[in-house]
Amino acid sequence: MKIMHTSDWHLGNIIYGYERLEDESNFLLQLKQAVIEQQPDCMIVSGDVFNICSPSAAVRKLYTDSMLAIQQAAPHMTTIVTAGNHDSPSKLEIDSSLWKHFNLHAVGSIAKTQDGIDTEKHIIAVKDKNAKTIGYVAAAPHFYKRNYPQFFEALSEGIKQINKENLPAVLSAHLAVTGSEVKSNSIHVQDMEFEDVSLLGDAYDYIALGHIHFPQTLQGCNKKIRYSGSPIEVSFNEQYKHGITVADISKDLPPQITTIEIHDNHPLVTLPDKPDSVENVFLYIEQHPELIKDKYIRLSVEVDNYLPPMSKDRANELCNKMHGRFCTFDIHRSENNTASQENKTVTCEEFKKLSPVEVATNYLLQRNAETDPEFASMIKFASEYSPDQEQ
Ligand SMILES: [Mn+2]
Repeated sequence: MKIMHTSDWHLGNIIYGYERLEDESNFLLQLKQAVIEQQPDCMIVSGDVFNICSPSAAVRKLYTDSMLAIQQAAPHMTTIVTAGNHDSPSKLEIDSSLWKHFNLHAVGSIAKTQDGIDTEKHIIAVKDKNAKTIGYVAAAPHFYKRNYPQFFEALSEGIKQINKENLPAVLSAHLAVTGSEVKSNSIHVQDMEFEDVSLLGDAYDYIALGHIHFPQTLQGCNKKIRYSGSPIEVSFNEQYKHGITVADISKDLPPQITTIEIHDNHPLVTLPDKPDSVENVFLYIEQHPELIKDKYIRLSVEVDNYLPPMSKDRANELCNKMHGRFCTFDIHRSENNTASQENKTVTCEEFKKLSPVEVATNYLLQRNAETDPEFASMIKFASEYSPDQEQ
C-alpha cells in the first residue's frame, strides 16, 4: 500500500499582515503534481489543515477546489483528513457526507457510543484500482487525553479486529511524542505536551504524525513513526527543508520512505547571518537585492537600547523597493548595555526600590516591546511625569 503523508498545512496563515494564499495555492499544485506522478493508494493529512478555526471564504475555496483537483488526479485514491489543534473539529466535518462521494474522509471529532468509542467512524479501508481492500487507516483527530483516555487503545484493538487478513495498517494522529525533535522555539512549542509512543498501540505498520513541523522519522522504531512536517514554512523558526512523505507499506518489512521536496516561491529568510547594527544591516541588504526579492524578510539587528526611530518604516521601504516583504526585526542586545543590565534577575530588596516606571520599563524590555518606537516614547513620557521619579 502506497501512501502520501502530509500535515500542518496551516492554510490561511497570515505572516506579519501578509496573506500566504498564493504560496499555499502553489504548494497544493505541487501536491497535485506529486499525486499524478506517484498515484498513491491513500493520502493522509495528519491535522492542522487550516491555521484558524474560521478560515476565510477564499481559504475554504482554495481547500475545496484543490482537494477536488487532487482527487481527480488519482481517482482510486482514498484521502483521509483529520483535525489538528488548529482546526475546528465540527467545521472540518460539515461537508463530510459530500466528500465521501469523492473518497475523502474528514474526521474532526471522536465518535462515542454509550459506553466507549465508536471506532467505525475512525477505521477506513483503503482500496486498490479494482476496489479490493489492501489496507486500513485509523484516523485520530487531535483531542485531549483526559477526555478520551482509552481512545488510542480502542482504535488499535478495533484495527486488530477488522484486519483479519493481516493487511498493512496505518495510524494518522496529531500529537507530540517523546523522542521527537522540535527544532523551533516558538510559543506553541513551549506549550507542547509529549506522549509516550506506546500509548498509540501496536496494530500499525506505519504511524503518520502531524503537530511537530520539523520532518523526521523517529529513531529506533524501524522507520515506522514519522512526522512529515509542514510543507511550507509557517514561521521564521522553520529554516529547514520542507516536503511531503511517500511511504510504501507492506507487512513485516519496514516502510520504504521517500520525501518530495516542496519549493516555496516566497521563502521566509532572516538576514544577515549574524546580527549587526541597524545601519549596517540596511547597507547590507541594499547591496544584496537578490536576497530580498520575492522573500519574507526578518532582519537580525543588534541594538544597545532601542531601535532607532523610523527603523520599521525604513525597512519596509527598502524591502518594498527590492520586491521583498519586510516582516519584523530579530533583536539582539549588545553586551554591557543598560538594557541587558536591566534584564538581569532582581532580588526582593532591589525590586522594592524600583519605581512603577522602572518595573514597566523592565517588563517591556524583557518582552522586546520597547523596540516599538511608540512604546519608547510612552516610557519617556511616563518617566518624565511620574510622581515616583520626583521623590
Ligand atoms: Mn501545526
